[in-house]
Amino acid sequence: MFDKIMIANRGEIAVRVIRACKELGIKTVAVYSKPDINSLHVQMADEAVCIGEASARLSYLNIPNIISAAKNQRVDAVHPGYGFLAENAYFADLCETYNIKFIGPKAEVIQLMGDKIKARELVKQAGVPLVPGSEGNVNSYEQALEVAREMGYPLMIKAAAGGGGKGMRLAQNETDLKDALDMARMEAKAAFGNDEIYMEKYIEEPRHIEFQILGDEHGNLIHLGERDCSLQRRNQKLLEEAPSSFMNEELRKKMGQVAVKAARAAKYYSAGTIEFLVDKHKNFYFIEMNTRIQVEHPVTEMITGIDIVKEQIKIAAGEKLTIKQEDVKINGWAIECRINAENPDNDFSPSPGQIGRYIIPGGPGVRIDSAACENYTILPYYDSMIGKLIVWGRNRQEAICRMKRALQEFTIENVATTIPFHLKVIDNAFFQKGEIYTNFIQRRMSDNNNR
Ligand code: MV4
Repeated sequence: MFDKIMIANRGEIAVRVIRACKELGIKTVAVYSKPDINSLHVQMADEAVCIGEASARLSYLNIPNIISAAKNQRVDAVHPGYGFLAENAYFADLCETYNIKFIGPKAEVIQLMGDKIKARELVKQAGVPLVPGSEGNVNSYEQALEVAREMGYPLMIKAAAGGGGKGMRLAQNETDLKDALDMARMEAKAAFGNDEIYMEKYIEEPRHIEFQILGDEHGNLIHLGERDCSLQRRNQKLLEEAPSSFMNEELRKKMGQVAVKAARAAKYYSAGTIEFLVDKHKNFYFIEMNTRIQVEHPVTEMITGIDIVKEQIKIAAGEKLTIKQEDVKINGWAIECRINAENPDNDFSPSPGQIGRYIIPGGPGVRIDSAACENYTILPYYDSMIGKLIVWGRNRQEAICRMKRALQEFTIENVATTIPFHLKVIDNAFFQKGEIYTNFIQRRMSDNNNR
């Protein structure tokens, strides 16, 4: 096992990884930007190194500074968390070059899955169902027209280097197509430095259902069931739950096997996620794979009792998975609300600043993953998540009641938060019936239409 790990991240996920390390008896090194000096992850770690100025580009994305800090502190491994360098194949490769274990999959696998066109090709060969769409890169308007005539409208144009909905465009008809194509290509070029795009048939009112994967370096691969992440706003997830109210045991088994098959095709190890869209007839289609620990991993931990971050670290140390597929049992229901410093009454605009009173909920089945505390300042340089509120109940109804109770207990003063918005979602009759899909927030959460 590792003696010392560096966490190349900040906030709640850095705290989460430090907790896992402590339980495994591993020493920890935090990295921080100048304004983060007093933050919780720095206080909790055994050692801490300043890696640069406030701007993420100069600190949490500063690869030379992070690698030299890791070498200076003589760490055995680096955990990247999510965001920042978590899916940077160059960083993962450089860690290995410097004899530091990168806690995640192989750099080549990050690279492969980061290219959504290559990922589609790979899993298709393995027999995984895809959203009907273009074969590979769409090079020209002529080719796009041809693909569109074949599969029909509406359709989606997506960036090969995108993911999570970044650089997505909808075309309703042939008139839309040229502009949508040009816009998607321009956006992709600007955002990712790669203007490759592909096309997919538009799936109406889909569910976003993803499977948690765990694999070791010895070829063992299992799944920990699904998460339902259908509640999104502008491609930002707001609330996630596990299991999915749309799922049954038969479909879970089938999709789980397909998810493992997709991961196996990539020779995947570490924790990862296979994302699917599921249509109203319960047809499911692979959309992409995430090669990192995800924000919403706690809902899976709550219903399986498995500490995914600890497993990820053990796997990186070369250990064999000790959990067998048949050992994975789903118990009860978990819901996560992302509590952001954003103003839901002002188009979710960021609301950074110093928190006043901060009183967290507690009691049975309540978990908070956060790096915030009373008088903590939400910095404007990084993302606006204050923390995650996760609840467990024996069934969905109990989880919903508990979430409402916990949201009401949660007091965060002086900054606007998404708590009032979450309370409205939880009270919504359609949400309570489990009727959540793509346009839920637009269709059901507008002011005159929320019952
Ligand atoms: C789609 C889609 C419809 N058709 N792809 C992909 C990433 C995710 N963040 C949103 N994505 C979508 N991809 C095709 N071919 C609709 C969405 C989508 C969505 C999907 C499930 C649940 C909520 C959603 C909200 C916006 C867009």
